[in-house]
Amino acid sequence: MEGLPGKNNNKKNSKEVAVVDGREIKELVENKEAFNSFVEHKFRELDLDCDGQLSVGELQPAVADIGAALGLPAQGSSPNSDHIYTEVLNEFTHGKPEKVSKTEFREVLSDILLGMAAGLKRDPIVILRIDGEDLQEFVERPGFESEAVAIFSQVESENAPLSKCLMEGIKQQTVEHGMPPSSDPWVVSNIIEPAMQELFSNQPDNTPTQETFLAEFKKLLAIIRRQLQEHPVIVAHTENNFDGSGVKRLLANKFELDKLLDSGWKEVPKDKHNKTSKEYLRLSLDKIAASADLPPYGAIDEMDEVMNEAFKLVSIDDSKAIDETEYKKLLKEILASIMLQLQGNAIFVSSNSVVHEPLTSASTLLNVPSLSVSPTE
Ligand SMILES: [Ca+2]
Repeated sequence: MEGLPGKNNNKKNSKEVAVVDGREIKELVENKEAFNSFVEHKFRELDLDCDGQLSVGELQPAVADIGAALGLPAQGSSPNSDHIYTEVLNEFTHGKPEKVSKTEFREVLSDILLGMAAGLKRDPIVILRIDGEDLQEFVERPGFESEAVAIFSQVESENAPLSKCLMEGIKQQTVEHGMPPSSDPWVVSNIIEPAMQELFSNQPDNTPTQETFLAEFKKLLAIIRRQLQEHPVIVAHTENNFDGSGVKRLLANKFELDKLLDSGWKEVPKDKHNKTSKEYLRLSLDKIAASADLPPYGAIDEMDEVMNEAFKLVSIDDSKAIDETEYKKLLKEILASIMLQLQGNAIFVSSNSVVHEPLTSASTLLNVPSLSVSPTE
């Protein structure tokens, strides 16, 4: 895969300030008494006009808090995350401009929190504090110059101006190098652009030699390091390696697998001969996904390809009617195919997003202990 930070986790631990793994969230929701009083308290706080129902407007702070707890940037800052905010709101309102009762609020909140907890269990969020120290170490490392030269040789053939070469260099620095994610628009406008302006305030933007590039790249990273020292950036980092081991575990656990297949069969629509259409296997796989440590279909392109391969294997698109035995057999074949593909070629996925406010103050809805950021220094 392209653009992934290498899996060298050696530097990350020093700056980890919290690991959010969903355990506390699950404990909260499963403790009926604690969760009821939590809902009670939150509902009262949100119900501004005290009519016992939450309007779409009154729900907004809850939706914003859920977003903050998920490590999303603020609403309105990116179409991708705004889509998730809309989804969260729709969970409460079912897409209609209706008011939400306390019972509904409790149910949806419990679903969302349990979903988050399950997601976090598979895919814990590590909160990193990027304060310039790692970046400095990276620049001082013996391998730095050869890495910089390699970046330069990629762009020099195009006779690119210095600024373009430097941008290319910055783009290739990752969280592992102590650089906040350069794909984040906030990082571009608050860190990279000001640093570039400072660097170019007293020099023209010519095509550089290798020596110039090296010297200016170091200067640029030094400016960024100083910015980070003054204003550390908090980044929510997730990584996950899909290697098929979760599917293997599930396939080996006959009791759990049978239970999942039974409930899957119960849920799919059937014709009068008690048969279903092959196309529902897709839906059934989605229901099983979490138990097999797989992401939902549509969430990760590379994983979708693996699932599509498995669907092809059972010719899912021929819409043939299948009975219960065939249904279960095909679903097991799909799982086995996914497992074999991932065992042969594991898929590593990581993401980094800047947390714009400390999670402690941003997420008042979900202020369970694991979600608060407490610097370890
Ligand atoms: Ca109200």
